Amino acid sequence: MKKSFFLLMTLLVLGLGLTGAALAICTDVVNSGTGFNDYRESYEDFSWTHNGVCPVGVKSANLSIYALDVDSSSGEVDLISAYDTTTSSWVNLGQLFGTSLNWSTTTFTLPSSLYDEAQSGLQVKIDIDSTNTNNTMRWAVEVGSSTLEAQCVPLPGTLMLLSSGLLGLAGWRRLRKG
Ligand SMILES: [Ca+2]
Ligand SMILES: [Ca+2]
Ligand SMILES: [Ca+2]
Repeated sequence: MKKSFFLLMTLLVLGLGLTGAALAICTDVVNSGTGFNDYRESYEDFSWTHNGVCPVGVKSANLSIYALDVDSSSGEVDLISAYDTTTSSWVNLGQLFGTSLNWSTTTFTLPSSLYDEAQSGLQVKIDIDSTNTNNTMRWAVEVGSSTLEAQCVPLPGTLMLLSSGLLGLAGWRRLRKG
């Protein structure tokens, strides 16, 4: 009775620790608003803002853009940038990749200079057909969704719960043998 109660408490603590560790991945998806699910041309660039992720801090993060008709192999260059509030400047993340009339996902790794923005709210913009300087109709693209995914700094206590749980399990095994 005493041993099984000990095991129950140990598993409870371990479970809480594991839940905290699982919550260490945070995701924010934007798939509505101006420009989304809307076929747009060179002069119809737009921006959107992700909600902040990770309550304590960001360890690493990436941004995935799901888009239709990114003709990168034929010369279409759709550039994605994110706003760094620390330096008040846009950071170029790179271009989208895809083929004519197909949906594709392009994933960008965020530089650490944008971790604080990922935590507080990240503004992103697309420059459609960026090499087209005279803003005539040339290449067009449709953005379906934007996903910000981050590995978070664990909540305080998570590591303590995890290690307590593991220590408890080890203790329970010794109790069972004894
Ligand atoms: Ca443009
Ligand atoms: Ca920053
Ligand atoms: Ca296109």
